[in-house]
Amino acid sequence: MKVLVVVPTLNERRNIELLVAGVLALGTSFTLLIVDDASADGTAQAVAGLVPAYPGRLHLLRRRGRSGLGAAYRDGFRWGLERGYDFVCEMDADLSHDPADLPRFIGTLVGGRADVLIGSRYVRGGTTPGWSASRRALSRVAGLATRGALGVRVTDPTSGFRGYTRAALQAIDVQTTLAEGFAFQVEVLCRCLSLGLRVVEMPISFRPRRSGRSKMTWRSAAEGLAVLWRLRSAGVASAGRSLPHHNPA
Ligand SMILES: Nc1nc2c(ncn2[C@@H]2O[C@H](COP(=O)(O)OP(=O)(O)OP(=O)(O)O)[C@@H](O)[C@H]2O)c(=O)[nH]1
Ligand SMILES: [Mg+2]
Repeated sequence: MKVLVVVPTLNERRNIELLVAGVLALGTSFTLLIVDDASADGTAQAVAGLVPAYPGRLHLLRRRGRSGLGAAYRDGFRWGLERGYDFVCEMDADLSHDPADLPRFIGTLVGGRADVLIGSRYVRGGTTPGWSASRRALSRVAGLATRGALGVRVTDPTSGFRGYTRAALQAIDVQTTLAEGFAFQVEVLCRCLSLGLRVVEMPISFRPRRSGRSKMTWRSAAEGLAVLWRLRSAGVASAGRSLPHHNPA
């Protein structure tokens, strides 16, 4: 079983070493691909320096400049599909997501109980320790707007902590998605649901970023609204629904 974890980075120098160590401590089934958009803070150089310590298990994809989370994921997913990975996961570099959750995700995908696994902050058992009331409110509003506009029954449709089977990524033809920024997560989810893929949520604890600055901008928030509008007009998700979340613990 081969699992690829794709992590996009933009100026995550102060987080990246812990993230690499955390993911690669999970065992030899796990390979990590960092997709860096020419970070100015030396993120790519730090990753390149770690590559020899993890032969064949740590890879770096360098892109020319900042061109958005969606584009970074499309490149990372293509890289993984071309190399035959059975499962592809995505997570943030800033240690908001805990690598220790990944084996739970993969266990559910391997067991054939889901095609897509979403780590949810809002399903029962999920938490956001350390978040201010305003940050929590912003995330809630984004989630509610998405669910209201598209009719998707997923508690955390903007979550960026996910696992996909190879077949799911191929079925949704991820390379043809259009969203550049954070709206990528919603666009991909809509495709999964409209194709009838089994989307299962699992509770996660989402911590505030450990270091560095957020890349969420007004521009990406505006793109998010535009993408919601486009998806709603196309009616892409209305047929979809997710299964109740499954917690094997
Ligand atoms: N390659 C690449 N990575 C990006 C880009 N924008 C964001 N990222 C990465 O995507 C992940 C999520 O971005 P964050 O800034 O953590 O977004 P967020 O979690 O909504 O915001 P915070 O809670 O403030 O951290 C991080 O690993 C970023 O480094 C981009 O344009 N290109
Ligand atoms: Mg973050």
